[in-house]
Amino acid sequence: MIILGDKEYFKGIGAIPYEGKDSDNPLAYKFYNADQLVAGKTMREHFKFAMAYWHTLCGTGGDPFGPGTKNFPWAVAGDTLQAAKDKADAAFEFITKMGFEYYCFHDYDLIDEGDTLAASEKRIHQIVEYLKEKQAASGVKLLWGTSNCFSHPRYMNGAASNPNFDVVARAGAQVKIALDATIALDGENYVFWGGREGYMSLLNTNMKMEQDNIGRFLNMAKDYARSQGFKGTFLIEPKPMEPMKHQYDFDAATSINSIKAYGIENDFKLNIEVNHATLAQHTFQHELQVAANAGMLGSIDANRGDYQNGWDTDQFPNNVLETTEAMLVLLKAGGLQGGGINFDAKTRRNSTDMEDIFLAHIGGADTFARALLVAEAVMNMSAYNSLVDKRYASFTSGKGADFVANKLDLNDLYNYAKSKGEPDQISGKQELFENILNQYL
Ligand code: XUL
Ligand code: CO
Repeated sequence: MIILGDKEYFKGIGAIPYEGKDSDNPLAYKFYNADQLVAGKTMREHFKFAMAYWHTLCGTGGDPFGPGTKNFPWAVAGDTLQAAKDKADAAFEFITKMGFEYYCFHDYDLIDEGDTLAASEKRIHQIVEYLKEKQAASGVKLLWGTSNCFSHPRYMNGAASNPNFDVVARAGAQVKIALDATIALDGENYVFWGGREGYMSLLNTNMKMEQDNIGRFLNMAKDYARSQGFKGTFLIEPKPMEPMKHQYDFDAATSINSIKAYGIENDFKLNIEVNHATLAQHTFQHELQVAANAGMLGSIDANRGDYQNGWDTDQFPNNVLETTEAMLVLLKAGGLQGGGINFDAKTRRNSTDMEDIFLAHIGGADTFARALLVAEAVMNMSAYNSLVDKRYASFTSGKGADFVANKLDLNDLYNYAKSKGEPDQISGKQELFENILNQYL
């Protein structure tokens, strides 16, 4: 059901239908068929697609070389609360026209920050009341909330890692208010992306103190939210750099280590973003696998980078082959733990038609849907699984099985190796695996 406010913002665009791959209608899904069963779940359940408030409704395309180019009709009202309500109307119109069920926000995406903390808190309360009504009318849910503790100049030296306690406390107050908002809106997760939690120069940085303080801060946030009845998952979103030269949540492995060091491993998982993975010189699927191995594959921020310049360009996903490799990891891991797929992606600065926002999200959803279908076929119809099993077959019987059962010591390896002589050369068959993926594409 499409939910409009007083005005219709995306005129001429209705509910986006699924029309299949032979359709020529640009405003139709070619592969994302929400109710279609894949590997025992509907596509809707696999993905839980979410719209990111910041890119889709707030980002007007400004870059270091020029101002925004997008004339968003919901960003014009002079009255702050009315402007925020207009934006919420546009959000829910867009989400319901897309047939998505979720959205994600930073606190000050919803409504502009006020002059004081108290004024900001009042504004957040007001818009949360309005969002509650929109959620109830549409059935749209909050995948996760977060707080923007990186844009305001007060956070230039970090938030929880700031060398000045007053700033740390201010970030704590902001996170409390954002947690209250997330809980009031039945948010399913709460994200911490350490925007400026890192350093520009180690010369002026007490890294140990900063990281210990982040640990204290995250424990406080978790304890507070649990005391208020929050049942969802906390998510850390790794990113290696940008805006800082070095960020503490560098990648999945580093973040898992921190989560364990802080003692919050029962409450926290990871939100893996494609372009953050590639900035860390990993593939997206590598980061998913690292998270899955630790039981921490919580959620995904979907986008893509640019092979030539390497920045966090936050483009919409469109590479089916790469996404298929990611969907293989996802299927083998049994899916996301409580999260979904949030399009943390923006249309290009020169994509200025309102329609472009739809085209971008349709393309992103279709990329994931098509990749999931290919991954399912590869798993079920090809020799893929048996080929992987075959590579590790030596651990399923004899001394290999004893090794896996922790029954051997180093002397046992020595004696076995001595009796065996030189191991056989066994091909890794990478090209065969790659050909199988291509075959099912
Ligand atoms: C920044 C980024 C953020 C987080 C939420 O690169 O991805 O939008 O997802 O703060
Ligand atoms: Co993100």
